[in-house]
Amino acid sequence: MEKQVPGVGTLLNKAPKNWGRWGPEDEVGSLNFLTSAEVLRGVAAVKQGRTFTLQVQMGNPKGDPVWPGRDPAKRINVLDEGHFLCGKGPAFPGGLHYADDVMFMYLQGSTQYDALGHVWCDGKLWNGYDANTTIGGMSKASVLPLAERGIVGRGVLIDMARHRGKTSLDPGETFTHEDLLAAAKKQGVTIEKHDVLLLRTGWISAFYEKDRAEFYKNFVEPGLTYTPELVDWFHEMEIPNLVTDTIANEVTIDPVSGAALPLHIALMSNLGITFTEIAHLDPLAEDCARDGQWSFLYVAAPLKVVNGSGAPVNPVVIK
Ligand code: UVW
Repeated sequence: MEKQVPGVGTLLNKAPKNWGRWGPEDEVGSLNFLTSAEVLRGVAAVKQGRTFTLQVQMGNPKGDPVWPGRDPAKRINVLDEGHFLCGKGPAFPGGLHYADDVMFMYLQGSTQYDALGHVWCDGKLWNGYDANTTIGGMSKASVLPLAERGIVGRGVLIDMARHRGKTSLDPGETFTHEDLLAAAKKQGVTIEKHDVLLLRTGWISAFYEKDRAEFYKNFVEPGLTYTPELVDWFHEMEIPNLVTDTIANEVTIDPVSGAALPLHIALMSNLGITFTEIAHLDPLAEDCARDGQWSFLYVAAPLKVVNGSGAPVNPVVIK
């Protein structure tokens, strides 16, 4: 008999919500926790002045890791020396030549911030906005307010793959906040209230190592899995931003309920926690394992896409 999958709204009917906490017009959710004091707490975590960028390459000739059904970014030259060689380039006084290109991509098709209204259930987005506000472009809780504000705070990296002695977690492999706390203890770092939480699974690197068909076969990502206690922990810790090296920041299908991506609703839509997906965390993780410094300043600002459901970003970590 086929398993009955409950609606995510039903699954989460007792889960905490931050709707209204920052007023009826709020569109940045838990980023409100990142006050000036939190920026300074992030700055205080800088010990060495070394930097890391967290975006995966965009328009990589091998393709980009994207959620099934989305196309990888495509960059197309529209002007280069070839045009000038055959007399088709624009003639500027002084002989200036230049190159132009365009890119066609899903806004969730690279390392990216999801808008808080990117997902919803039962007709309501973040803060209770009506799902009809997504029609024709997001007029509420789009990525623009996140981009206008920017994200700066103390970041902490938890390396779940390393914790489990693996290069990469297995398809569908899950972990909870209890595992995060155990890994943090082993790493010798404390996850503090209002930290930007970065979780490494090793999954995105597997995309570049595997054949594309193999990567997408029976697609189930590893990741955080729903429990009521996990949602309460994120709520109590007032986590502003969850960053992972997977395409969707959580296990694709919750193995208990069978629901797809319930943490998108529980954490992003209900609590207003911003999601940064498809992050490139391996060099940072290697470095943290080497010097034992797992906390740092995290700085990011997605592109200012008007009415966008998400936008690419290249976050910077400063240790
Ligand atoms: C979906 O929207 C399905 O996933 P993501 O948050 O990864 O874009």
